[in-house]
Amino acid sequence: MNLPNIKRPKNKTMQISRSLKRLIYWELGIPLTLLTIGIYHGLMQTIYRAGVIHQSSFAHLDYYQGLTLHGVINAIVLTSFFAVAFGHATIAFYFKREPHKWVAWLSFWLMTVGTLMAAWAMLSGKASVLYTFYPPLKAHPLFYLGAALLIVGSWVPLFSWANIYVKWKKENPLVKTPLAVVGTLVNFTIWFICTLAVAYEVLVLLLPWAMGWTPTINVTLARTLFWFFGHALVYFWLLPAYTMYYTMLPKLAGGKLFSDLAGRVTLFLFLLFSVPVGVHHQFSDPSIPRGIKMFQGLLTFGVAIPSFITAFTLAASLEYAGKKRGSKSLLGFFKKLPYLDSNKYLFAYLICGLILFIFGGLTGIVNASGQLNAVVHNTAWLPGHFHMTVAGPVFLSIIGMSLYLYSGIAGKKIFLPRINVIIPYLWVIGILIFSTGLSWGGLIGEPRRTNLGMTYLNPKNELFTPEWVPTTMLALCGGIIMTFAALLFFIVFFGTMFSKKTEVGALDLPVSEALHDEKRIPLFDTFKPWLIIMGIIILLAYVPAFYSASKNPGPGAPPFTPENPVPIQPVTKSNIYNQ
Ligand code: HAS
Repeated sequence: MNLPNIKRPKNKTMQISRSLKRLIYWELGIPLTLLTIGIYHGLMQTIYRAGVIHQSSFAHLDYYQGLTLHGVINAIVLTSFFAVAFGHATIAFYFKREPHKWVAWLSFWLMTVGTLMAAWAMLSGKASVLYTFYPPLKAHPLFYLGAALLIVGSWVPLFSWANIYVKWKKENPLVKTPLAVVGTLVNFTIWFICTLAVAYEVLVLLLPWAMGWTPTINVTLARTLFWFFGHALVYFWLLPAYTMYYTMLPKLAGGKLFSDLAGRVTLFLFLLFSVPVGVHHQFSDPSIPRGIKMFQGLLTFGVAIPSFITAFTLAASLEYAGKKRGSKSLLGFFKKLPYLDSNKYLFAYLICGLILFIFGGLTGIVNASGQLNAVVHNTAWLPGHFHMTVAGPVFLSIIGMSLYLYSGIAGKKIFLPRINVIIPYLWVIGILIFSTGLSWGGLIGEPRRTNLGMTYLNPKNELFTPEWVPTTMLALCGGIIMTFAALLFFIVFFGTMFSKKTEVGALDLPVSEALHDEKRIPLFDTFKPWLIIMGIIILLAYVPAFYSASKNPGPGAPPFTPENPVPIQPVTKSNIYNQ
């Protein structure tokens, strides 16, 4: 295309095909558009819970319907679409080869159709089962089918990327695989393996039960299958952020990655420990024996190790950057980093996520301890923890990188660049206030997933609990600040999208050099041994868990809906959806 007044891209950037460009635009644009609904329902949660309204629904949307939309859109749809788009970008950028066109589009259509099916079920009020879709809450079959399609669609590109990797490795057997590629492949391998369990749960347990073909369901087995997937899911969210931290943040800070090997060790440790820890969500489930809980509890401390390695490696990388920028004192480097440089706004998004993750990680370690878990399980502490992880490093890196990828590929300037660079700081302030309210509330017994405004936060109700007034008010204040930050982000993102093109668009990712670029160690440049060890640990951790869940299921559960404590009766194929 001839664009006379438009600047040419610099050399190290990469031109990608029109098809891949369009694909990436859609994979960023669809979830970010849906995110407006997800964010709205986040704010509504804080309003209901603070007792500002005392109703079970608002604007024709029920509390649990809104909470389901919030969780599914923010935690499943946004993260899956983004991980795929970022994976395409990483593989194309580092290997200079694009994924198979039809494979990439097949993945996109599967994810999109799946999302539409699930969205229809949620918006029509037939799937208010929250993002964990625990039975005996029952959703419309299209919700389960939609979720399955979304997940399968997000697997598909792995096969094309793996093919490109194998060919590249044959041509370059002695060259270290780029760290960002290792991040992408490790992440999608974890994703592929963990989603097998949820696929089984959906296809074999939930769908036949939701269709009325089986009258009851083994709740413990369904929950165990879900959490086999569910905790690995959180690392599927986290690893794109970690890939950015290791391969981009040091460069954006003006320095180098302290150690390349530390990044590889971290990623392979995630491959080992991300899956066999799901039972730490089930410490209170009676059907799982104590020994298994203890073993998976120990493995949970294992999965924190790569994050500790990351904390030290990134701190050292930031120190190096600060010193290069003129810092002389021990901690002076913190002051020298480009926090408010609007040309390096991605730094702001990434560092803000890291700051939140210090607290998100520490609260996670509290959860992992069997005894402390008994205090915090199912309380507001939990959303306090996960908003400092998934709504911290994960969310901030997703939105920051979506803007970065889009503006680069489309050749457009950032709309309102000075506002853009303060958005992550506003978000951090919002989350810290919000999560303090939730964590404090959790420690004094405030339950999660409860419309508190109906009872406990309604002064006219006999269950009114005044201790939870300050905690829920803090969460409300934080929620308002977060919503404001998100609104500003939408203005910047869609403002950029609808602005005029000023350069020839190209794919360009910041690339950090390594300060200690250790020589290639074959063990850290191959997947096979890690996959074998991963398989062994998963078998040890999960065969006894599945065995116990199948043998001690408790009574089978008939289907329920959230608004009624009485099961849907009688359970027959003809009347199951007519309640
Ligand atoms: Fe978690 C529940 C344990 C990490 C998400 N977690 C959840 C749920 C979610 C979630 C969504 O053991 C709720 C699920 C539900 O709906 O029921 N979690 C952990 C542990 C970790 C952990 C041990 N979680 C995450 C991450 C998530 C996430 C990451 C999302 C992305 N979590 C649990 C447990 C439960 C749980 C139990 C179940 C509880 C229950 O009872 O239900 C670890 O991976 C955390 C390790 C992290 C660190 C932090 C390292 C710090 C870094 C930052 C350094 C900063 C620098 C910058 C260098 C050790 C890397 C400095 C610069 C400046 C300028 C200051």
